Amino acid sequence: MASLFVVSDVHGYADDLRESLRSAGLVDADDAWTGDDAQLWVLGDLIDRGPDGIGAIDLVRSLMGQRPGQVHMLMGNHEALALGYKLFPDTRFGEVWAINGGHASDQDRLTDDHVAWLRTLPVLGRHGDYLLMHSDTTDYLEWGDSVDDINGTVASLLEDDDAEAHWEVFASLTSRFDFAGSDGVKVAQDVLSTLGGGCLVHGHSIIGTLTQQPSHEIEGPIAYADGLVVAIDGGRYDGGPLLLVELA
Ligand SMILES: [Mn+2]
Repeated sequence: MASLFVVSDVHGYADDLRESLRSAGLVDADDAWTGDDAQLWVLGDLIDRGPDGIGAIDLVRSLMGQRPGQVHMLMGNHEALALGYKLFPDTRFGEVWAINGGHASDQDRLTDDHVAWLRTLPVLGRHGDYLLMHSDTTDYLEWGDSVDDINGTVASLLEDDDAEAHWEVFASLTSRFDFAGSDGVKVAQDVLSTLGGGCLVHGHSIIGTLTQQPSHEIEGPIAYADGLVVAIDGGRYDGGPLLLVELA
């Protein structure tokens, strides 16, 4: 079976993403795909906090264009936020964008083409035994009871210029820690039995907040909830590593 790579929460560190992909042999010095039939899933939050969110988006879009069906991108709360602020700058998106690491330099470079692309991003993916999502939350289930159903609901919420619908998507994607409580195993089992897959992989909540470590001590992904859940956000913006993880 083709190898499977996941990365999340690049948060504007486009050069780190590029370097990780090169080190793994997935791209060459010209950002051309060299990963043969490997699969790459980007689990959201390419933008905000770091210096070059648009550069990170454009790199991933280039790879998706080179390898459709092989390179995939999920929406994170920061994609929903960047989109919401672009469309509705005079709503509460404005304040939230400013206090969550939004950069004017990213918004200025966000084109109509980017906006159209952001509106169509799925929120969930499945590959083999893996259920892939940005946020460690059960809120996805409020939009449906299958991966396709949920992605379809979110796409329809983002299709029109309805600020409240956009806000609903953003707000749900900010939820976290639903698999980290004392009932985390059961919560993860419920999500997996509803949506399919045997292991849930997420970004969003940085590993250091799950392990009570400073991010600079993080060296790799962690499995928790009896191994049903894997967290891959090393906390790059918090001084941790950007983790490009090859799943078995
Ligand atoms: Mn996030």
